[in-house]
Amino acid sequence: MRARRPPCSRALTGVCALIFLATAALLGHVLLSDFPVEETPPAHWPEASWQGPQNTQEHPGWPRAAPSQCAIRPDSRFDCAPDKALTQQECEARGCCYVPASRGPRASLLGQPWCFFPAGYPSYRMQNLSTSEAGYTATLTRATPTFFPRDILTLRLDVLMETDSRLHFTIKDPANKRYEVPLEVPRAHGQARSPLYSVEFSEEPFGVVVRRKLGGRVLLNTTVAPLFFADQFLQLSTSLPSQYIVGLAEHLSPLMLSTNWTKITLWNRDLAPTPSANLYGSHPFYLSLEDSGLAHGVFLLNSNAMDVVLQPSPALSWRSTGGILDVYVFVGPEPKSVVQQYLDVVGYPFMPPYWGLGFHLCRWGYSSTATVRQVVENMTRAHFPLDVQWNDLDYMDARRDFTFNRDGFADLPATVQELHQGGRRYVMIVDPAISSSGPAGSYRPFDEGLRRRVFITNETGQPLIGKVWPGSSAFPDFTNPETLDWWQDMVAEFHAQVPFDGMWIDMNEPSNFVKGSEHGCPNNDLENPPYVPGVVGGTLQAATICASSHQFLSTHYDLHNLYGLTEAIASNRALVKTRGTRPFVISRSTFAGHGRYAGHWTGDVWSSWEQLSYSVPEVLQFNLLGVPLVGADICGFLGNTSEELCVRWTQLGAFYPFMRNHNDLHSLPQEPYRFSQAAQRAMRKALALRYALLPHLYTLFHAAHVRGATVARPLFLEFPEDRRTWDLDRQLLWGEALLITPVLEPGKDEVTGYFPSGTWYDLQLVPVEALGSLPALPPAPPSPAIHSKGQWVTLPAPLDTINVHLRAGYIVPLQDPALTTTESRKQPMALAVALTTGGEAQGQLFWDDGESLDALARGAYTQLAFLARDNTLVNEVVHVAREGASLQLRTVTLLGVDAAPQQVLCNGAPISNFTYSPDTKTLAVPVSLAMAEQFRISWS
Ligand code: MIG
Repeated sequence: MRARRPPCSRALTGVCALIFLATAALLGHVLLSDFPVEETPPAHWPEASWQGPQNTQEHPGWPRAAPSQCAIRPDSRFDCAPDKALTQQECEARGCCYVPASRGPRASLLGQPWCFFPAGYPSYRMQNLSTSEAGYTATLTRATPTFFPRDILTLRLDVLMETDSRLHFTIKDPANKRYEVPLEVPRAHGQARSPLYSVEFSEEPFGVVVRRKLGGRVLLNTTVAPLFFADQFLQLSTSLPSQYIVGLAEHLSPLMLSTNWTKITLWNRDLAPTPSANLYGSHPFYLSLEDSGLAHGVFLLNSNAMDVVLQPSPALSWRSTGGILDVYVFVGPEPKSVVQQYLDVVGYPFMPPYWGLGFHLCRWGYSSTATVRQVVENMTRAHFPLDVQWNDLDYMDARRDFTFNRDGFADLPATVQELHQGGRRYVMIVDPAISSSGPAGSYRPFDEGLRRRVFITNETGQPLIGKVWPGSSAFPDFTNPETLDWWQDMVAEFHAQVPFDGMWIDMNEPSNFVKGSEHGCPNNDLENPPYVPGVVGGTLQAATICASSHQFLSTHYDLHNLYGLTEAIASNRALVKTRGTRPFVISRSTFAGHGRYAGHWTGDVWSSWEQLSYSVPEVLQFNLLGVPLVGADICGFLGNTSEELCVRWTQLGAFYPFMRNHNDLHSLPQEPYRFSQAAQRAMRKALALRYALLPHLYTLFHAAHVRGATVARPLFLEFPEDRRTWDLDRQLLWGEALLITPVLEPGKDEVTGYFPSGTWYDLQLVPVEALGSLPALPPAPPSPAIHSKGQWVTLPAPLDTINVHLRAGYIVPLQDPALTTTESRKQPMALAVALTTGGEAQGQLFWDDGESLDALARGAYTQLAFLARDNTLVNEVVHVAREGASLQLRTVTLLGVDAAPQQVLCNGAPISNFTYSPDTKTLAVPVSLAMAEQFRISWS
């Protein structure tokens, strides 16, 4: 073991001793060395422009910063005034450095702190470091209190090297149990054997440094700023190895976050997507790309209101208002592995029912079952697929959950049965808030809820009453096991009347039309914490319930961000118990781990081109967060769409893993059949393509479910070594094989996209059947393969076309589309085989009955691998069951066949009616094979 001795960073003057622990051998040497903190030269601010503190009033605990301690490059300054703006005097009274940004050379950078920590600012000191079974444990002590009330001066550090690629450490109060997120970690803890990382500790100021062994890169370095652990303010800062960072929360922004003094606030909130605002979901996990194309991730398992501050050095600070510090570091090394390692902790995505991948149609304002029936009929008449018809609030009686309105919706049960007879499904909205205003005995969900004490209570122990759609309402506490049973009973009782298929859970941030409650909130430390994160509205009560209200597991202050997740868990469970088949839950509010139980739609997006393009990073981000079943409201929710926008949105939406057109009550209708024939043709073509690709999409969901893979992917996930892919968020991949390049701007008939190095075939070369009884689509114009060296390519993109390219080396299963998945699942299949220049390709198909819960456990599935090599295509039957045995293979399209073959053989027998196009180098082979029986097709 070799100790590294780079010079002490000047940003960290003072005690610089490091206990360097050799982690390859847990019982290895403990060496004292200089602390290798920074890989770049120390950050210096030109002496001349330094504005030192003057006339500081000495605080007994906070020694005045010396000028040399304030010589910190602006980008590397950590904010000493996170809670409020300070005057110079107040800042210096905290022992911090005061330098107004206007005096610096980059003053235009907003967000740069004027009041910042000097080097050597008091923090915790580490003592009694010892090795434990799977890592280390130590005591952290702070001698000087901070400027936040109730510091916890003695802390316990536990470091667990759980796997070779996962480090876990917690910092807690050893004396008093504090709130911890009740996450059930689904996969057992292991123990690292030969970790890809090493851990080092700085004694004073205390800090953890995690280094990638390969190359020695520092991935996490918490010594860059002081550690705070006060009752209501916890701050942990770290350097970042690059400015490429994704994740943290639902937000309206590019996929890659800006490190230019960005604050991301995690406090779930009902708010139409707006830049720089806390929105519906919180996911305190980030993935960061390193120069080499390697990646790592960090997860702070903490559900309290928090800010995450990104600054250009680059660095990140977690600032939470409660809980403990519970940190996971995932070291990849590839970005894909980082996602998987994160999902090992929070859970792999649930397997959706097959029908959930079909087309969903909704609108707020379908005011009767007659309207609903008409909509379905119009869709069928116009030959648009429709798998799932939805209803918004309209179906309810007085907007109360688990009721239906006996005027327009008296025959809702029969309507749902008719949908089922047509091979379709039905999903309706359910809001968490339960109407509390009727006379006792008039509304069972409330009466039962009261009796079973399922509601969140206020300081007097009574249910907290807010206002939502039904008026005065109580809020179920989904952290209470009794609530889960009550919810299940309500779901089952309603299902006995209306045999719905899935639940759309809205308003679950939870949203409240009054601040806190109808009676306000008490005045206490939880309602008015010493640090209020950057929430819209300036208070934790804004648009939700009182922070100090009581839930079974803790206060709402601690549990707020989990409200949507816990409702999703309750709804998933209720559906399983009620229907006995795979649950389908789509939720607006989310938290880390959501994807294990439910999907997500991105809320109240505007019908605008800007929001169309932002939907790509949203969908990509949720895939990285383990919520692959995600989509935005196609054609936009708020405001009126235009025909062109709606066509482009439907084309992109055909590649959202969750595809739903939904519209606001006040906007013009936007069902596909509302538009011109040309627009309808374009939309139909996109829908036919999606339905044709459903077997592939389903196979991707299976991989997500069993392996923690993503479905829709940013390009960097597949091509991390190509830096040009890192900030691409106007294109997406489906799995490894399909690259989608949508048009996201008006008035365009071309689109420019980035094609990573390799060969890419236009999917239009693969014939897709028309929908319904319409005539087949005209064959696509010959479009030669793109042989890219990693370059931007401009492609024709007329209004009826979305560009989808198949990556050489991959085989994708397709199936003839139909108006429902019930029908499409019976259609013949095809294989699109995209050969590399070396003539190879491979692919997969996963198939089962599409809805049973235990298909995997019972072995009731078929799994096939396809392999092309040496002018031969074969299938490998990995697993076969009755489900899948009847699938017929009708067409094989081989892309990249250099010359017309003399003969084509199928299982040894010659096939005479193959066709070959020299222009496109495409060979089409008609066959008649059982997909799940071994076959061999060769051409020569
Ligand atoms: O306060 O149920 O995001 O999709 O149509 C609005 C009515 C409540 C918000 C959802 C939206 C839904 C709407 N809801």
